[in-house]
Amino acid sequence: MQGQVFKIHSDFYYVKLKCGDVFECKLREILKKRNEKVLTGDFVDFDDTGVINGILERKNFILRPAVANIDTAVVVSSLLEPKLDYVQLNRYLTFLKYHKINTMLCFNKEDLPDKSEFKKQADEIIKIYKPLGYKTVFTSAKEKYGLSDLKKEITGKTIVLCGLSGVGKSSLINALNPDFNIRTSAISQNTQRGRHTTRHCEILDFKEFRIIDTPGFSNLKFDFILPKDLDLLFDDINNFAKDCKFSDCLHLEGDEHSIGCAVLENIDKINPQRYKSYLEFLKEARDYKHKVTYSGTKEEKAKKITHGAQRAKISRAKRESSRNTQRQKIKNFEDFNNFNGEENDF
Ligand SMILES: Nc1nc2c(ncn2[C@@H]2O[C@H](COP(=O)(O)OP(=O)(O)OP(=O)(O)O)[C@@H](O)[C@H]2O)c(=O)[nH]1
Ligand SMILES: [Mg+2]
Ligand SMILES: [Zn+2]
Repeated sequence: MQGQVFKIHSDFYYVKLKCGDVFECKLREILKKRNEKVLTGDFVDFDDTGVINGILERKNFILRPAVANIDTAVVVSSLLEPKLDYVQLNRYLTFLKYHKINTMLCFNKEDLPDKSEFKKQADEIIKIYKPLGYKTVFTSAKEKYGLSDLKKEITGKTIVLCGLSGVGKSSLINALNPDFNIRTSAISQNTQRGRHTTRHCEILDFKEFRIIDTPGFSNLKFDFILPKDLDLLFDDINNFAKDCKFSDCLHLEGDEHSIGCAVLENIDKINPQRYKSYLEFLKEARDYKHKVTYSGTKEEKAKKITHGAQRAKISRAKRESSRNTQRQKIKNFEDFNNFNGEENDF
């Protein structure tokens, strides 16, 4: 039988058939040995004893949050409580761009700022993200504003809600259909951060669309990309980067290549929050490159940086498959090795 995994709780995989029947399944040992991790959203093949034998081909997948086969990622941020954090937002956007996932933006808790503050924030958001091509909606799960705008954008799709803990992902689902009655909780007054209420990814079926609720997390790091390739994930920086004098320019004040850097020459045309985010991620990518290049632990030695992708060494048997299969396998191997398998690892 074949069906789609809509929820995973420790060793149990909940699989739904097209007709709506649900099965509680376990993984065949060989899949565990091969390190083939099943994700929420995966279509799987399973037998009548409830054992999953294999994963069907994926349209796409990401590991933070751990989901597969999605049409659009909706990055949810709150305008206040917690306060909008542009670096975190750009972190999600850049990560999703790296994985080539269609992405839109949802700014929730529209009811919290006063009218003039909201207008200022909304103008700034539109000014930054509209030219980058992101569809944007403003919502209030509490007051039920903007939900029809959101519905319009997601109709016919399977979407995943991504965003920090406490921004109101689960509340938006409840606002769209109170029958789901998903657990939510107030952010901490001390830290102004969410309490990690949602612990697992889960697909929720609406009539017109499907939404995957996910746990919020904040510890996404740029430890998978070469510093010189980071600008490819920032269209607003990359626009100018092609005119830099040196092709490996990092667009960094005081750097050896900064003279003749077209990005620095046009820095007044780039939003400061975007450039600030770029600098922060660049530091992480440089630290990672440094660590992989110079440190000597066994695990790190087994990895080397090649042409824009950090590759993991694989066995000869795996290397002999076709180039495309090989590339995909390397990618999976590398991602899964970096992934500890816990979705709720915040
Ligand atoms: N004022 C206001 N509060 C909201 C809104 N949406 C959600 N909240 C509140 O924000 C808090 C966090 O909401 P959740 O839905 O639990 O947030 P979440 O993004 O699912 O958080 P995690 O599951 O921890 O990732 C709750 O107290 C909600 O009632 C909104 O539009 N306006
Ligand atoms: Mg939640
Ligand atoms: Zn430059």
